[in-house]
Amino acid sequence: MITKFTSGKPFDTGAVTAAFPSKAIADFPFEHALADGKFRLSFPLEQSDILYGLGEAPRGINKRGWVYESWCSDDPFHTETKQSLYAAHNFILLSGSQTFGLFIDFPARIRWDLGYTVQSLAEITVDGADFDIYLIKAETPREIARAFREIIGKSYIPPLWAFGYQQSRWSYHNAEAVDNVVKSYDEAQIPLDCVYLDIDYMERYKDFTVNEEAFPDFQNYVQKKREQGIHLIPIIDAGVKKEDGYRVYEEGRAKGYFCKTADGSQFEAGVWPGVCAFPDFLNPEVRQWFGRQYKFLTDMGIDGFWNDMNEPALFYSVEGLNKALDKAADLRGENLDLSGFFGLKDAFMGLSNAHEDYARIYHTVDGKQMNHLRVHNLYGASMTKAAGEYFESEFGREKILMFSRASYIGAHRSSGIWFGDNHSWWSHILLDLKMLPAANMCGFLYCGADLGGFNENATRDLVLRFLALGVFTPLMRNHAALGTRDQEAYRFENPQDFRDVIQVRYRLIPYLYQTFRKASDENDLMFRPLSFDYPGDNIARECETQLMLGEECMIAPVYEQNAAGRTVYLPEDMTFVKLSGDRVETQPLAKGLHYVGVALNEVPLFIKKGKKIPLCRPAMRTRDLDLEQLEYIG
Ligand code: MIG
Repeated sequence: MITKFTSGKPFDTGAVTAAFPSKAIADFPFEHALADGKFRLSFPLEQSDILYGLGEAPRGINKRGWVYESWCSDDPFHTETKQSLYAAHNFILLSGSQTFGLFIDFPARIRWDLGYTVQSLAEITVDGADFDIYLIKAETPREIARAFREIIGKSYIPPLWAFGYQQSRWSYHNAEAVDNVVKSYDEAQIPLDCVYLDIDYMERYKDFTVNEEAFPDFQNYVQKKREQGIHLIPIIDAGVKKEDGYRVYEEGRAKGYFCKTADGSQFEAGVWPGVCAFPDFLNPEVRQWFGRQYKFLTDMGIDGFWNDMNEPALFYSVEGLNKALDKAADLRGENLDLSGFFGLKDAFMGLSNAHEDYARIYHTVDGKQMNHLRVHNLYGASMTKAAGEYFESEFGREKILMFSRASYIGAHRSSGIWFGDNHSWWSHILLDLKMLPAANMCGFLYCGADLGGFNENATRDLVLRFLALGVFTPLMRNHAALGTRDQEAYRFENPQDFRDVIQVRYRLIPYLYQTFRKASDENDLMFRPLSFDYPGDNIARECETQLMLGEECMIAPVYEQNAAGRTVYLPEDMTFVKLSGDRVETQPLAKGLHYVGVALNEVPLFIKKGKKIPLCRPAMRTRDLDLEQLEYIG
């Protein structure tokens, strides 16, 4: 049962597609108060209660014991101390003394104090008086998640080839670099379907341009790669370079399509290309216009994109930068004490994604000015909607691969997400795992983290273990930051170990694709916490390092360095399967705790007793998979 409560005049975020009658917020059945333009609600937490949800967010599967904030943030340090990542997924689910789900449909800041200030109390603060809250009741957490998914509409489904293995790096600077990647994978006999083009494929970081010197005759090049079975996936950034003579900028300016400041002038801030203007994606006409720009690339045969920097990320505003520079100039020659020096440092360090800059942005909504702070969390989602609406009208569904960095619930209907700039840290294998069921609850099925880790240097064993988890994530992409150690699968000694792991992915594609589709069709979770399936089992309830996959499987990646295996908990009898290249080793294990050995070239999987899953033969590309010739294991 779902009840909707409305306060004030909520902004239409488009998150919920089902129509509901509203009740007054005064009737909201939990402790609540509306004061000083903020709404607070709270509920007690019993010792054994678990709180799930919040989609892409830091920390555990169980979100208890921390404070989170819904505020799409470009922050490349995903440590435990953070409160927000790139997304705002305002859905939580309580399981224990009570069982209910809550979705707060509100596009600005929400603070989720989930037993942080007071361990036995969840206190949620909505930073505004205009919002909808949906209270969802059902027997089980899974039914609640399904009921929620039903009201937000079906999840995006990418083309089948998007389930192939994908290689990215910031950046493969030119055609030669891309060719090298493809050739090296082919020579090492490691399967591959996509190569990513990061910002350097553009001409001076201008959206919808191609650097002709780096990629001469791009259309022909895209075609050639396609003949080799490789899809090129270019990045699109939210900011549009301010430059006279640059068509996209000139068109946007002439039509007044960019965000404004209070006095109606164009809002500008520095990102990759230098000073940029920001399309006002909240305006449907602007979305149509921006969506059509992708045609420049689809006309050349491109059929996949990743949308970046759409929180939006702002390196600096001209005003902010000038203030900091003035401050520095004033201090020249001064004897700087503690506050003097750190004040100066902060003036520069605080330039990026500054609150004052966001506060200066105005959107035009139904002809009226709307301050950005009130709708911040919709910006990236609206950019992605712009592209998604265009793709669907032009090519139909399931034709174009797209995923976004920033997102809000609702964007799951047109796009996937990736989990942004993680690190080549062992702990980030688990962070990836923990976000999967939470993202699924919020509708995002096509998702995954940068495998091998984005920031800092990876090691061979880390990449292999990361990939062994990535074998199961719908988006299986290895990506790394500028200046970091090369981490393509062929860069390390014994590349056949990487082949063994990545081939397993291709063997599993029939199963993964079918499980994904089913989750999308049935508004269900592809990945679930163990506690969803074994609610009476205390060890399962606490498990943060394993997940249920589909109806048949459990996954439990190795996530520690120098470990030759791991301890795994089986909530029922299962078959332990080690997959490596062509090899399948099975071993029945009884319910309980086990230590299982897993070599670096092996992918561990657990199949429930009585269940079987299909494997196909591996191939170098998804298009070469024989989806008819299946072998069943279990
Ligand atoms: O601030 O385009 O998350 O995947 O490689 C860095 C360069 C900008 C951030 C993305 C990352 C991408 C990088 N971008």
